[in-house]
Amino acid sequence: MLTIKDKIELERFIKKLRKRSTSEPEIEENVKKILNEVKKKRDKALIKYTKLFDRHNLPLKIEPDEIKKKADNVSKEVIDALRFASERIRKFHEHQLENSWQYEEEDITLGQLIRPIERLGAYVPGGKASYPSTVLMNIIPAQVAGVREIAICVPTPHGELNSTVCAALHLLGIKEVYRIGGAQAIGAMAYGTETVKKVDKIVGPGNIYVATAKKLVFGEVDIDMIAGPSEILIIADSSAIPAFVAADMLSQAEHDEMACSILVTNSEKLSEAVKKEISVQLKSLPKASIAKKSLKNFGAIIIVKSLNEACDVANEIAPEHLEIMTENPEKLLPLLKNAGTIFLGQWTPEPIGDYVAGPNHTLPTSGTARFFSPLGVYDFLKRSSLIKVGKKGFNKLASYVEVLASLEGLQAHANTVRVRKTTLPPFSEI
Ligand code: HSO
Ligand code: ZN
Repeated sequence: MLTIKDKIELERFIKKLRKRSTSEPEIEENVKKILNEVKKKRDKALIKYTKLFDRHNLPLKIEPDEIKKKADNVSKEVIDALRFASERIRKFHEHQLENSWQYEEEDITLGQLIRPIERLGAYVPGGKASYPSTVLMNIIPAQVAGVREIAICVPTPHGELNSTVCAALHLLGIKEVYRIGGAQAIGAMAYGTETVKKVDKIVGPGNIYVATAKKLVFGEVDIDMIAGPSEILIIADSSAIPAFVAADMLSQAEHDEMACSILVTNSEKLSEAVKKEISVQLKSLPKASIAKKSLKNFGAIIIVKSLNEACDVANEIAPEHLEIMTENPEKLLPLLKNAGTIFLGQWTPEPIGDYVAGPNHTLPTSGTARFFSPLGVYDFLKRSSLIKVGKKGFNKLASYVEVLASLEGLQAHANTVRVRKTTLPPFSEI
């Protein structure tokens, strides 16, 4: 793990971090080929690629009782935990609901209508990141927004369905599920086929093929965001408990060899103690080899002079997860600008947010917290502006329309108010 003490080293490290999310042209070419085939040959292409990659030729649609049967295999303890999590996630997201609004000014009514998108496609990965918690995080906000149709695509290697994913889908009352994975699943949802009806938006994480496909179909449909490898940045002072800091860094490191765990501290003593703790805790981790590689590749301890400087570093990196383990964590809040989720204090380890706190765990990565927000109800809502002008209101606005339309050389625009003006009775009679 790197120890960084000066600006030049820090800049070099940030550059290395940002490079993690660039995609390879060769993958893009392959994905384009698959997408084009799905667009042209539809179900036929889906069947071909499912046979090739997942090695089965079962029907594309999974019937609800198959989902239920698989869900029934899951222990009560797990079902209870999923139910507990889903209730908390739903409650948090209900706070994000927006209302339509209107206001009136002298015969002019203006407003904004809020409507959910009609049909959503959610991708659920089949491989190493097939998490039921992510199923909850992607679907619950859409349900809260009022999305009426939700279709799921999940790869089933050798036809095998993941039971805990089925338990989460069953708990949420999801009925439309397809055993389709990879870029072909994204193509199916984006363009539509005989079996899969086209969706308006696609959400959900996936491997590099899925992520590239989502990027390529953007515009045809909306997408959530392109999630990169997980990240944590912890700001801690000498009051932090080294074992807590180490455990939280390792919780990200075990996700992925490309995941990134950073400690920013003004205490050299803490830095040394955390390093020691990491090597102790690593010994008992089943995923030690992934975590070790991740820390070697993208682990760092950044030594700063003050907590103010620590906040500057955090803002620059704009991490997905930002933990504050200082004596007075709230005090730093006004200085923090860029982070997916901020976890305050030593009793708020990041995995509490991954599973049960309530806020969404689908968060902006790779510095995109500078301009993106966590996945939320707002991602499933659209706005339409509303304008109603009466005769009196028309009279107030019309001459300005004429001036601006003439200025832009758009005579037909000007005429829309002229024809109305000629039929308008004198103002006093309105
Ligand atoms: N930390 C991951 C989410 C996750 N962790 C799911 C465990 N399961 C990205 O925020
Ligand atoms: Zn996690």
